[in-house]
Amino acid sequence: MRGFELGGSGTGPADAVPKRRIRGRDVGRAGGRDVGRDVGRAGGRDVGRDVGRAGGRWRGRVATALLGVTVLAAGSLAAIGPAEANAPGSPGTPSAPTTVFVEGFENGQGAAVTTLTDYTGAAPSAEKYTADPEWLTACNGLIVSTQAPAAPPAGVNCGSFWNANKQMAAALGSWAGDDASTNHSLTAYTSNNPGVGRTQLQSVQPIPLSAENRFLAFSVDAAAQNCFANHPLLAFYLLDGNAARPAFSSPIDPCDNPGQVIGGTSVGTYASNGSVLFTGDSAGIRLVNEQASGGGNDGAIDNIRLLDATPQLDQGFAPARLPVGAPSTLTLTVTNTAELAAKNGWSFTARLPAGLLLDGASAATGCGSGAATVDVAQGTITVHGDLAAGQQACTATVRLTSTAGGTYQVCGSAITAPVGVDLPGCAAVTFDAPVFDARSYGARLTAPLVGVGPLAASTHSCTSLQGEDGHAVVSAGLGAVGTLGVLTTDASGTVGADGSRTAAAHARTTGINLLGGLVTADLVGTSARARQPLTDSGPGVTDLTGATTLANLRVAGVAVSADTAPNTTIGLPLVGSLVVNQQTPLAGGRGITVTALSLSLLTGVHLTVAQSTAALLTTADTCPAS
Ligand SMILES: [Ca+2]
Ligand SMILES: [Ca+2]
Repeated sequence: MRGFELGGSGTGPADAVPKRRIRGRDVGRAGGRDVGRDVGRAGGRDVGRDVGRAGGRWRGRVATALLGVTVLAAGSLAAIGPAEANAPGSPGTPSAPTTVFVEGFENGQGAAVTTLTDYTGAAPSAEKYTADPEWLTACNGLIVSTQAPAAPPAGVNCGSFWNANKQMAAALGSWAGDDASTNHSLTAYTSNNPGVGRTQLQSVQPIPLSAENRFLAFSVDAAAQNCFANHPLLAFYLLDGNAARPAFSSPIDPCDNPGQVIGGTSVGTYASNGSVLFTGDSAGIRLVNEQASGGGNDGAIDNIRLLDATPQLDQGFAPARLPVGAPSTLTLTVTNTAELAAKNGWSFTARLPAGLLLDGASAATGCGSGAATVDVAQGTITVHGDLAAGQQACTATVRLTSTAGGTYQVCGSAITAPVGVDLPGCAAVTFDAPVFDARSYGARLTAPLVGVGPLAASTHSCTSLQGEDGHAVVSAGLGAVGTLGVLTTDASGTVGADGSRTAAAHARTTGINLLGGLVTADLVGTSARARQPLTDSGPGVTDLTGATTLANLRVAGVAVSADTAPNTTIGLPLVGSLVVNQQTPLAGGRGITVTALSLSLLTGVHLTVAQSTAALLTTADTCPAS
């Protein structure tokens, strides 16, 4: 038994996107932390007194921050390394962003206290930092650990808060999984009012970046105390040359939703709720504290990270296997990275292989400010849109079909002009076309000891591809059974412009003289046709036709009508029997076999003359023997 051949002309290039590791641990678990649980404890010792204040003066700001800030799990961004894309294949499930740059304030640090402007980060960046003067004085801008001397350096105005700064460095170390006894963090205890919108930290030389059209976001490990008073409000900007581009719509408030409270110190990893779609080969960092007051605003920061938070594009077909002409839906999913910062302004174009027909009117997207536009002639869908802060994913969809059978694959290479998305993996859809079964022959003799034929056999079977076959034999001798003249046959499979499929077969045999003139005819012939239309839901009901032509057929000298009814049996006493215009259904009503003459002799000899078969099968059917 042969297998079916499927038309495969639409198969696209099999270019797999290289496997890429995901750095960092499962940030998704961050969402599992009980945010509400810690809010009360964040208030710490003065919950009763301060709730009223929070409900009044701070209500608006707290509500905004709750919407905008994501608390990440400890260690979720712990890995440091070059930017790596997220892996495709989990549409709707955010992966961790990748760290482009991190500053943990540990390079060359020991027990001594270092002023921020005297600090140099680790190679190769060897980053230097500056800040507005307000954030370099008044117990701000000091790199401190619990190893620091018992008394603060002269003139830093930390007063009785010196030990609190050490506690926060230790709490940040514990939170990050580092050594609490040696971890350094940057003080921000504000013994004076810093004023509004002053820069708490800024990189001096730009940080090299490796790729274009990436979404960049920030995170910071922050500790805060005295959250009953004013809260630190941390706002990140990406420095693009001289331009400062905000990566937030509401600043980070480390007093809200702390990841953990350690000895009264709230700690957590907080991401900016916005991002910057960046084109350029280097960028700077600016951290602004938008809290003008020094009453409260007591904190420390560590592990400032520049994140590549580019969303992942995935593509998939549903259903992925269906009949030709039936609709499948291509879903393009843009999945945010796990910090869930807003990603505004991404776009891409997906180009589908020739043979897939897009339904332009069906294109739709639920992405914010989004549009999905189809170019039917080009076979493309162009999508642009936004992911809102906190949004995990959004999709664009378009219906499509194919009138040609085959498997169509789309890969990352099918995406042109990607802006702010990582390329998807491969997806494939298979359209199963009806399988042609067209066969015919002029004559076939079977006998207990020897057979003849099939003579002038034509066949076009076991394939969904169009084609035809034709044969002729000028004469045939059947031994004692008789002689035949010219045998002519053809068999074909065709696909109409409307997608309909037709299997057809014809057989003609002339000069019939059998059994010493007992059966004679000038010509007998048959035709068989199976036609299957294509509907909006796939191949329709198969229409079958069969016919027999009889020219001057005589049996024992008696003329047989040219329009003899199907399956008319004529007895041949002491010889056997003859069936004229034999019509036999096959394949459960999806095909028909028509035989002009079917002669059975008592000796066990069987002769069939001018047989045509036409059927439309599926790939699930057994390939017929020819
Ligand atoms: Ca540190
Ligand atoms: Ca303060």
